[in-house]
Amino acid sequence: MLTRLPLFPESASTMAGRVDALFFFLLGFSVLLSLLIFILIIGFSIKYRRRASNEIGASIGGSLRLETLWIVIPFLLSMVMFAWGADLYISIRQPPPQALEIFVVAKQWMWKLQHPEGQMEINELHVPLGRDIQLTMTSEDVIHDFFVPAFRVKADVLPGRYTTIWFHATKPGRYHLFCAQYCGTNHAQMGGWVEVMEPAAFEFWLAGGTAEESMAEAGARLFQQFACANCHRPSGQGRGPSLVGLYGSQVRLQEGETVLVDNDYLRESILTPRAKIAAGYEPVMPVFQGLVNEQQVLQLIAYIKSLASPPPVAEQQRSELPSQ
Ligand code: HEC
Ligand SMILES: [Cu+2]
Repeated sequence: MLTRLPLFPESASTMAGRVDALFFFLLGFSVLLSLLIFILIIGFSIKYRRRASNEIGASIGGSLRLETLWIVIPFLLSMVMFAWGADLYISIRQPPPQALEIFVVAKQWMWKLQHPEGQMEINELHVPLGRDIQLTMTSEDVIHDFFVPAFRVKADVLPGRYTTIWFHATKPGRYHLFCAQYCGTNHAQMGGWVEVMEPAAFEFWLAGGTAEESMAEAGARLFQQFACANCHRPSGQGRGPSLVGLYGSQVRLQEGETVLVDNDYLRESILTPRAKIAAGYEPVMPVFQGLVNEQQVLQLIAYIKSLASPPPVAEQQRSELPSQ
C-alpha cells in the first residue's frame, strides 16, 4: 500500500497486506473519532457559550434513545475490531499443514536457526520464495521476540515452551530480523537477516551446506546416545511405550484424561517425564532436564516425528535383535 513512504516497512509476505489493512482501519477509525470529538467540542463551546453574565444553563432531560444509540454503535464498532483482529491473530499463529518447519532457538544475544535437513545458521535465515514457512521457536534464557517487519510477523520467544508463527514470502530479497523484546545488554545487536531465495537457488544453497546429518538423524543418534532406545522399542515391549506413530496422536494419561501429542507434549515428556505419566506405565523415565540442550530436544522431537508411521515389519524385527 504505502510502500513509497519511507516510514513504512516493505511488504514481502502474504500477511503484510492483511496486517496493513487492519492497521489502516484502526488508524482511520481513531482519526475520524478524534476529529468528531474535536469538532463537537469546538462547535458546542461556540453554540452554547455564555451570552450574558447572569445567564443560567437550561436543565437537560435524559434521552433513552440517544443513550442506547451511543452505547450500541461503539459496541458494534469495537466488535468489528475484535473479530477482525482475532481472525488475523489466529491465522498468524496457525501454520498451514504442509509448511516447511524451521527451528529457532534464541539466546542472549543471537538467533540460532536450524533447517530440517540439518543446516544450521546464526542470525541469518535462508528460505525459499513462495512456500509456507513455519517457525517453531524457543529460548535458552530470557524472553526474546522474533520480528520481521517486512513480513509483519512478530511473536514472543519464551524459555520452556514453543511458540509458532508462519509466513509466506512473496518477494526475493534480504529482510531485517529483530529481537523486539528487551533482553539485556546487547539486545540492540540481537538481529539478523532473512534471505528469501528463488526455490532453485534455495535448493542449491541447501545442498552446498556443511550439514552432516538431518535433524531427525541427529535425533536418532541422541536417541541411542541417551539410551532412550533401551526403554522405547518400536515393538512397545520395552519399559516405555513405543514412540512409533506417537506424534499427532492422543495419549491416555494415568489420571484418565487424554492429551494431544504435539511439540510441547514431547518436550515436557523428555525434560520432565513425571509431569504427565502415560497410562499403563511406571514413572521410571529419567529426567533429562539439564542433560540435553534446546537444540537436542528439538532434534529428538524431529526424530520422534519421523517415526510417524510404523516401519515395515522386517525393519521392526531387525531392531528387535539383541544388537546393543
Ligand atoms: C528407563 C527407561 C526410559 C528411558 C531411558 C527413557 N524413557 Fe521415555 N518413557 C519411559 C516410560 C516408562 C514412559 C511412560 C511413562 C511416562 O509418561 O513417564 C516414557 C515416556 C516417554 C514419552 C511420552 C510417551 C507417551 O506415550 O506419552 C516420550 C516422548 C519419551 N518417553 C521420550 C524419551 C526420550 C527422547 C528418551 C531419551 C532421551 C527417553 N524417553 C528415555 C521410559 C524411559
Ligand atoms: Cu533478545
